[in-house]
Amino acid sequence: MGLTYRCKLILFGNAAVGKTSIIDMYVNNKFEEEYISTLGYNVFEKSIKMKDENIVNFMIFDIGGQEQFEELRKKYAAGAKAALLVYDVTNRESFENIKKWQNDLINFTENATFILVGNKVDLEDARQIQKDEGEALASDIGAYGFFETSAKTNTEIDEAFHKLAQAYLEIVISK
Ligand code: G3D
Ligand code: MG
Repeated sequence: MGLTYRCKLILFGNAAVGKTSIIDMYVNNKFEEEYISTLGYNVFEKSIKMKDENIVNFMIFDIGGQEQFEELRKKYAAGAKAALLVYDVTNRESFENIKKWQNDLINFTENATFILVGNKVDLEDARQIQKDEGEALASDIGAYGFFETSAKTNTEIDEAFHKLAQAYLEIVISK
């Protein structure tokens, strides 16, 4: 019989890369065309049953429109054990900022495990970051995995969260 492991999960990345949309797609399976700015953060819950019968119960925190404030990011990140670092494949600045977001992760959490995500791959014509660049960055920063996703067409979203659940279980079970 499997056990249930609770895990606080956060998303870091520039504003408008699609963090809220990724969560919406993953949790509710719907795509919100309208940008809704929130204060503080929202929390969503979703469980994944793994092959080995263990269950990972994700508490997914979505930071709102005030994410430019360090104090809020600190509060938001406290206690997180897993993270998605997200950039937008059509926006080079969001890609170049990933190391800054990783820095926040290092400073505000205790070794949260993380994967790198390049979102908005449905916008192929506007792409600025090629897949091999994303892969290279992922290995450079020591990400547990790398995915190119679309929160609009529901591409690789489940796979990304599943990989993170796997990463998290490896850590807790090895302890
Ligand atoms: P954030 O939470 O990181 O700030 P949001 O980003 O989830 O609010 O998304 C910002 C904008 O990008 C939104 O558009 C949203 O619909 C869009 N978006 C998010 N993910 C994708 C995707 O995978 N593909 C495409 N094409 N668009 C996406 P608006 O126009 O409302 O600002
Ligand atoms: Mg958001």
